[in-house]
Amino acid sequence: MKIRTLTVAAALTAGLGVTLAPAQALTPEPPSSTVATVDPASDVQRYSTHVPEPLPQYPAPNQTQGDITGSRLTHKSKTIRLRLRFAELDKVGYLHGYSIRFHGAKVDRSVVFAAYPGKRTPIDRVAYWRGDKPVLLGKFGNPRKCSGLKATISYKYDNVLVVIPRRCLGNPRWIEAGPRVSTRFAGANSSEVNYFDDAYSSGGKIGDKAPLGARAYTPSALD
Ligand SMILES: [Ca+2]
Repeated sequence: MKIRTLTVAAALTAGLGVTLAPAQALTPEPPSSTVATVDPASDVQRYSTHVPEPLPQYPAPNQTQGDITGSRLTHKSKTIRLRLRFAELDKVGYLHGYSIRFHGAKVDRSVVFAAYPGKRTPIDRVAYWRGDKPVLLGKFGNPRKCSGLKATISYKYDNVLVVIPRRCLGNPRWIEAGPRVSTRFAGANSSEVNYFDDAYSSGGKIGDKAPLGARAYTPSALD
């Protein structure tokens, strides 16, 4: 009998553990205007653009350039700010390409820009990539006007700051960001080697959209 009691107690305890763990994991964070996250280092993926889809990709743990290590999304009354922190960000390679999806209840747009620290290649002349001047794109890639959109790259401090006026996103109550950074280097025999990293996942697939992070609410939504 004693053994049976213990067994039931053990089963209950185990059951509680199984039940509580997901519930605790799903407990939402209090709504906030700022969402700060950490992304693992050494989770950059290497991929090729020289073969048909799906693009093969491989972990590239030694690739530190463009390896996102943290992000901070801040929703202010007039602007939305996203700062990305990198393991290393230097003027090396052919191209650093930045793509940041901004998703809200009624909006799905992206900010794209490219830094050209090295040699330009034909793909860099894609119409909407105008150097390191950021461009806002609609859900289907159509350019949209957005006066006041800014991107600042600091190679000294290994970070990038994107500031977008809220009005360019329809003054959303909350916003989620999905950042992805790609870097391109010269490979052997005039080939190119590409890498990418997402801010909110370890690994990720080049053919998928970058994962979205947690919601950052505009201050008035928290009153
Ligand atoms: Ca990373």
